[in-house]
Amino acid sequence: MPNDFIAASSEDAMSHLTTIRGFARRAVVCGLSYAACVLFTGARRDPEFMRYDAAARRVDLTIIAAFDQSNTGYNLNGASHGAHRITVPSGWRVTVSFVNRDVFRHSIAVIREVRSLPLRITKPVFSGAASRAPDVGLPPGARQDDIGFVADRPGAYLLACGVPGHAVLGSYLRLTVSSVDSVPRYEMVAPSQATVPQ
Ligand SMILES: [Cu+2]
Repeated sequence: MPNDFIAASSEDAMSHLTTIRGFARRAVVCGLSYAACVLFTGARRDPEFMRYDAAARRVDLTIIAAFDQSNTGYNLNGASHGAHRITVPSGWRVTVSFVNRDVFRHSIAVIREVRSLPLRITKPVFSGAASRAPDVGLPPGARQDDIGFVADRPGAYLLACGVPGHAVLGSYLRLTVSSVDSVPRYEMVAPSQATVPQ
């Protein structure tokens, strides 16, 4: 279970919470049977999570919390535990449209890549690189389009949900600010291939 390494220390403590919240999520979202629920909420995969303008050195990201039912809803664009990897050339401006499709609050914030994920996130590593009040999160159905920052320090980062417990449960993507790449890219890595940060 290499992809669970990051969260291993806190995972046992959180598994009980996952079960309870998973049940609550289905109960809230459904109202009908679980099968009907999955059919009803089954989201189509949107290939347009990233657009960029190389001349303007600007990249626009769409990040959707609880994009689908994977990882009990604790996913971003359908990925959890860093399974999606975003690379941005250093110095580019990044804008994020963040959408919360869930029945719970979620947020997004850029933090340094760490082996032990924080329980909550109050402040991003780049100025402006978070949705408002990241440790509180946006309410269900909310959207914020004015998130923007300049990725001016090369390195390994995470785009994580700051609501207490959510990053530990796997709500994070990887972000590399690269000094060698000339254009951004968005890679979808299969969950089994999502590995521990170097
Ligand atoms: Cu969250």
